[in-house]
Amino acid sequence: MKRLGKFVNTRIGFFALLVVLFWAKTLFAYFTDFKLGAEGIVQYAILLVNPLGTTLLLFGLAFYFKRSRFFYPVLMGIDVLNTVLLYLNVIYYREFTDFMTIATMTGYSKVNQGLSGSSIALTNLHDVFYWLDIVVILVLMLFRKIKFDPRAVSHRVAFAFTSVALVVFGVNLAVAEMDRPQLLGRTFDRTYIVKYLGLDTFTAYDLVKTEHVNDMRKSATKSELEKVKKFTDSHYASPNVKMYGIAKGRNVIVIHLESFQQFLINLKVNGQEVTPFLNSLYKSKETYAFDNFFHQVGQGKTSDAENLLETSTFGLSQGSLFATLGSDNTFEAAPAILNQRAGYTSAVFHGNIASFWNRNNVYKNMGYQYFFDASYYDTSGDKSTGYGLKDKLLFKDSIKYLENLQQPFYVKYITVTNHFPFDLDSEDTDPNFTAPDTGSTTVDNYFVTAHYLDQAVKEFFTYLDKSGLAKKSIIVLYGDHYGISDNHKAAIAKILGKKSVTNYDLAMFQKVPFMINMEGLKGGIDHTYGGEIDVLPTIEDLLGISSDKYIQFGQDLLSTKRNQIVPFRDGDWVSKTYTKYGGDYYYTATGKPITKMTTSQKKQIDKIQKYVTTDLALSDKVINGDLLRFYKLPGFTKVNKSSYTYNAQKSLANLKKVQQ
Ligand code: GP9
Ligand code: MN
Repeated sequence: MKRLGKFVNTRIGFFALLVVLFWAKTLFAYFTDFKLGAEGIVQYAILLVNPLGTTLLLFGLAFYFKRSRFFYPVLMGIDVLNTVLLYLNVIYYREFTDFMTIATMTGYSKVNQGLSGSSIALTNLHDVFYWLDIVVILVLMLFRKIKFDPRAVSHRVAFAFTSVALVVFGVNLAVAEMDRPQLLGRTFDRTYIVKYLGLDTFTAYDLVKTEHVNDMRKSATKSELEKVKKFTDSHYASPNVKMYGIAKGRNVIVIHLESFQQFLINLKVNGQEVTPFLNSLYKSKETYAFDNFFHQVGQGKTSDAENLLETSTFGLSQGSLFATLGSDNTFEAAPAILNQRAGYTSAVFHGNIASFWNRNNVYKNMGYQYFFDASYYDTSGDKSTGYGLKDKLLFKDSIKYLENLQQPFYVKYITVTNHFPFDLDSEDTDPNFTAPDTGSTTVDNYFVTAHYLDQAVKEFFTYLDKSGLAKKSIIVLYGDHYGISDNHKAAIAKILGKKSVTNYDLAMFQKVPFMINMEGLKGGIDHTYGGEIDVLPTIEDLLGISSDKYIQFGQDLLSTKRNQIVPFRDGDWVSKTYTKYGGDYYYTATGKPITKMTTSQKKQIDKIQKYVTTDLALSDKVINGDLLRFYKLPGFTKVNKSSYTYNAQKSLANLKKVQQ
């Protein structure tokens, strides 16, 4: 004890004491107040270690101050500030189940989501632990129980501390990237960054990002918007008069088929259909099915697909638009458009936590009135897999909410079970279905979870029929992106029944289903080339909501005026005539490579390329510059995200009240 006392009276000892105490407080927050969802030994180990690197680094800065009257106040100051940051996040988390961004802290965020008057109500008795150590140390210092050590450490030692801190941080980062590749590049979820890298790193990371975003916004001007508008106006494809408004007033039910690719449709393995129900929908006369429809996502995967569908703008070339800009950008998105133009109620059903892909913020910004995330369902034990509630349960357990929604409604179901690594409990597998043998377990399992998803959708359709909702609705189904990435070339070749795959095969492998089903529809299989960017204008036209004034980059899939060019996020593309993928050019119809380009071919290809490049670049301008904030759309009121709160305890009661 005495030796410990003596140690604390040295600068290094005092520093060590504060570091350990702050570390302990952070872990206390991790395990009591935050829900970081660590799983497995690696993640727990990262969790334990991640506060250490930044704490050593920040607290160690005090060593560069030689005089004790600077060293001690600086060290204590850093400790207090860090504790303030930690504690504010604890309070904030209790209300929003999320971490504070720089935008929320500085109030830059259009709606100040900062701490409201209710913050007192958000305190907890155990909060004493966040402050107790600081009070005790200050008292001990006051009574000279902790003495100031006049001996400064040399700059060499100070530098050694900084170096050790950086090494600890580096190792932490490396292990985190190994466990969760592209953690920072894709920023799936703020919770993930805190879980893997700690709160300080998250805040610093967010600071850099916010600066970057603010710079882009500041330099954006209204005149850029005019350029964009000119482009979207000139590419507006007027609706097919036979189809315009045929679904007017109907409920819109969108089913997001996770990782579901078009090649699964009508595919048989071991003589069995993988997705018999979706196949029957695909072939049904009452379905408009598209067999040349492509996903167009980038690193934001599901969130990019959602953005494409809700807004008819592209995701970002890097990272996820939802995660980086979605909290503050101005959207003119489907839920708000349908609500303002045709009185639709809007809701999302999804069995994962709300903060994933920053949905909790983005949805409010898009005007979603309800978001039924994991907190609305029982997701305990084997009811969920990696990304949340199993699909069959999602469809079943959300009925009580759906039935209380005011009609007409616009709802979206985001499924999760058919997601990498395609795990499924044996109780959910169909004993009559045998997976193929592609040489890759991941790929084999993909068929099993896709089969499960098919059954889940079938069950939901049975409900829609029985409840009578099918008669009053239009049902839109789409695959969000590939499940089997380009890395699985051997398995893809096996699936396609080929020896090896070309870039053309890989391009066509990016097809996903897009189907519109409605009772009484005279549908069929449509071969137009299109993608996710085209969905919103298609739905708008079917509902009889004119979209010629909107800034949207897609074209109604049922229009006869389409240019049939499908840009991919990386600048490659597919068109009706030619395809460019991985730098190679092909004839789209045959897949034959274009070895020698004629002058006229080159001209056509250059023209397509120019369109694709401009399309992507102008969409990026809209998003990065937040240009829609300048756009005064007649009859459209900008969404105010503070009008929405999603609360599992109150929502059902609220719904019932409105219904009455
Ligand atoms: C999680 C889910 C998955 O909530 O939507 O997103 P993904 O990994 O496919 O982008
Ligand atoms: Mn997805």
